[in-house]
Amino acid sequence: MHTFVGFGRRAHWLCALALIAALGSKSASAQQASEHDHSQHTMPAMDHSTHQAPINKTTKTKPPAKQTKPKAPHRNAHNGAHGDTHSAKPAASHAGHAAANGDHGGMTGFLGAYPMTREGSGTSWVPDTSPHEGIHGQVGEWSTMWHGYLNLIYDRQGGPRGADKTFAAGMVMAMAQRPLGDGTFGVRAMLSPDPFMGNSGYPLLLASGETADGRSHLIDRQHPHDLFMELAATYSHPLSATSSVFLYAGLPGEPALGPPAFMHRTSGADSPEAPITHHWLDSTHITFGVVTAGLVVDRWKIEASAFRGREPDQYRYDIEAPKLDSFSARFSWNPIRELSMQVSWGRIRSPEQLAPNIDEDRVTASAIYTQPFGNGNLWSTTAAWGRKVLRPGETLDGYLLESALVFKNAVTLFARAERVAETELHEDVPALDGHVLMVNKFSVGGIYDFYRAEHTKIGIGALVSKYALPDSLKPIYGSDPTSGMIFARLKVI
Ligand SMILES: [Cu+2]
Repeated sequence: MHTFVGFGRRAHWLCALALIAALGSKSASAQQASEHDHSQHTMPAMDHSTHQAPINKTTKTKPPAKQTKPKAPHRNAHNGAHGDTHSAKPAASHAGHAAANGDHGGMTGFLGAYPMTREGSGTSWVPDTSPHEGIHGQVGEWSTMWHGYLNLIYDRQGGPRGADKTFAAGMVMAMAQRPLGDGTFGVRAMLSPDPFMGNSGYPLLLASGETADGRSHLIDRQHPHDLFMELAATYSHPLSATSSVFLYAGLPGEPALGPPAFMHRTSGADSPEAPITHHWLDSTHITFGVVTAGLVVDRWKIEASAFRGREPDQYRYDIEAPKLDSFSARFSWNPIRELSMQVSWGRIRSPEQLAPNIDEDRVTASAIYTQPFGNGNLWSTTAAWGRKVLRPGETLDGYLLESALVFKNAVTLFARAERVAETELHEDVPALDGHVLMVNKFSVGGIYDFYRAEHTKIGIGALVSKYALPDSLKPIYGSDPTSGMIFARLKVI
């Protein structure tokens, strides 16, 4: 495996440290921009339509003007409502405040006139109560925002199939939007340091999918993400105060398929490991070539994508050739501020480089519930089901339940339970080849942030994983393997 590793251990730690240093200094210099944001409520270029969106609960604090429907769709709505909003909730925490009032960084949704906090990865939705994260700025007509995290991880996976490794993983995401015509034009970039960990990724029992070298499957390892995880542009055009049509194009980007990618869900973002259901639910989050068109009506969204079915190859630093040979459609609904649900379907052409004659139909359904409580704390849970129908081949289900408790002041707790119908894990064991076996994993962990500033937190964490395996797999995985990670995290929020 080590022959695939392009960077030695020393080199990747140096890269990681350089990234931390870069993040830290940017964070400090961006602090001013951010403070500026919080007070620039009279800036005419800013779009405060979110403050009048129908989900806005401030109407109950404003009995005379019963604005259950905004009068103007876009950019005309900047008026006294904003000030009232602030005085009505003087003690609100940053997260709670943002969740209740939309967003005071000058950004409304990229895809419609709703709070920015509703937008997850790609064109996916999360609950409106999701945390308001990122460092905001304003450059001319452009509203900008960036955030990111970096984990330095020591990973030890137990049993005969286990291994250990020290590596860095994370992402940096930057986005900007500006008015264009009647609508909103946006650009986004998301980068990952994962390629520095080497082509074979990191040990993760029961994970499968993609390849390290173009010859062998990655089994019991999580593939590294590509350096460029998203380079995308969006345009949305309002149809009314609460409805819009939008276009999204990415190279790479994320098609309208599955729940938001795990690192963009509040319930999953704090765990340093990828879910083993990744290839049942959200593995298409890095797709080289995506075009999506959609319609937003109030709290509903319907969208369809054409995209390249093939997973990224083992060369993690490049931009691969786009192709639109696969299709998906997704229906999303945020019935209340705390809840976001979706169902989606995709027909994926030849996703796996090593099984080019197999296509895949994928069906997913998921719900995310995010409840703020106390002074800026959050509890978020995601339940998801994904079905892979291999054509030709088996029909394989995966289930995920994950939850995180994020206490504002220092502690994050997270847990994830998964159940997956697997054929790949044991394809090298002749007696088991072709069998569909149900495997289960449960992880629980926490992070203690010993340093916390307005936009930065630095902490240490640990997690432990246990498994429930069928008897037939115990000879190869051991009767009761236990795995764990310890890690340090820098998060820019
Ligand atoms: Cu991924």
